[in-house]
Amino acid sequence: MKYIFPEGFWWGAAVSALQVEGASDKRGETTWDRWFKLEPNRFFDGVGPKVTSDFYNRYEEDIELMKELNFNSFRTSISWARLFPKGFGEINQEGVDFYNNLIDKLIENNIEPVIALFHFDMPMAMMDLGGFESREVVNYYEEYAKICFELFGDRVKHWVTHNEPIVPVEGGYLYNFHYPDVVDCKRGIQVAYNTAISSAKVVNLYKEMRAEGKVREDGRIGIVLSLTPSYPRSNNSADLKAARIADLFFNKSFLDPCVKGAYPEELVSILADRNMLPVVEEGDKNLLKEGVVEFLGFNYYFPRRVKVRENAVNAKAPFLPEHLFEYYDMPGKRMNRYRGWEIYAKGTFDTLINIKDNYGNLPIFISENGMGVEDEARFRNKKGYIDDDYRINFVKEHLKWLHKAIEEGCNVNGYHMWTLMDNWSWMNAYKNRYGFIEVDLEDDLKRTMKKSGYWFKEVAQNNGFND
Ligand code: BGP
Repeated sequence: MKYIFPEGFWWGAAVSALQVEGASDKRGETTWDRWFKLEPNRFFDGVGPKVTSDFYNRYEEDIELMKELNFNSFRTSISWARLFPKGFGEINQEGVDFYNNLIDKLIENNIEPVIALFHFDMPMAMMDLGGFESREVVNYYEEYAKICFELFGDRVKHWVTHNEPIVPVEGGYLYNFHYPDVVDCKRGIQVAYNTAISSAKVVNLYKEMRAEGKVREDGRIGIVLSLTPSYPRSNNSADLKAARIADLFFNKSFLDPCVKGAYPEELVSILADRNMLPVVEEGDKNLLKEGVVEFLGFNYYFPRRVKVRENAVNAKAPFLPEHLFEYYDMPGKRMNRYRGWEIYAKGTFDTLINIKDNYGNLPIFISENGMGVEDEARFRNKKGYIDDDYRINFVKEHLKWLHKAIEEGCNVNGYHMWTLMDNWSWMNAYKNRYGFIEVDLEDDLKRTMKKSGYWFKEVAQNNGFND
């Protein structure tokens, strides 16, 4: 069968500043640098974000590779700490030059830049003020965004306020995989709330600047969310409720304020019952209402399988959302045995239909999807490149469901793979490889296209594939 995608469909990949740029001596300290300094052993192989893929120095070579892959779009983020080493104040001109050159080079090669303002890399000076737990930092973030729009808004058409804002909340305040590495749901809720407020502020600012002709007239602003469809074990009302609660905490907590401009009442009442509502300021409601995004990036890796809670929770344990439900280890679920995440491609379709039916069918694209593989060098073939048929099958399967969603009327306009090239991934460092391009840590970060890259290049050229 032929799977051909709409004209102008985005084919590309996403990366993030901290994960690829390196050149850490040419930017301010981030939470990741500090955390690595404090606890290097918690990072896979004891590797920190100092060099990563050295994109800062090799972006021209990497854009050549993107061209070879027939990309027509590419997402990266701006490192706040590279523009403002302390989060505000004096600007680092070298950083400005880097992003100017990068953006120009992408456009010169007909690759549409999609630019995120924040992808997990909080400047340490801002974290010292409380990170997004503090409204002061929200204001500094808005100032930083304004400068980005002024500097690059004449060329960049697609802006993203945050990448996966739920993840720093989960990582930093619930499950110990981001700094500040605490378990405190109430604080996490404040961070989540302030992050949504920061997004709304920046969306409003962008809309104002556009109305004043200060950025491109055809520019758009959106957000990238990691959405994990929540499937109940059964249709029993208790299981259905459990799945709904997981959905409220992990999806609707950002989807609703950012796309609908208001929080779901059920989530508010669950939090109110536990005395966990965040501190709000006057005018916030209106801010959220007006600050809705114009497009959505949807990162998809795996679904959530949920059932009613059957095992009692230790009464002394600090509250976590899953005290209200339980994860369900569904027999027979398909696993990515190289990374430990479930593979369930239909999750893309179900989520896209949900967005169409319940969120006004706003423009949406797959902003990350991919298959992490541990120790991938073992799949290198005699010709010297990684033979990753598993990844080709993975992408193909997801693209088929995407195609079906488009047939059903979903407003899907692109597919970005996670990721362009193997990169440093937070605590996992270089453990899981995701790229179309291998980065050889043993050989001066040499780039080599994987088999999936050769495959994708055809798909992008033909705007689809036959299968
Ligand atoms: C997403 C993040 C990416 C990337 C990816 C893979 O949540 O947006 O930044 O890290 O996950 O994650 P990992 O390397 O942990 O498998």
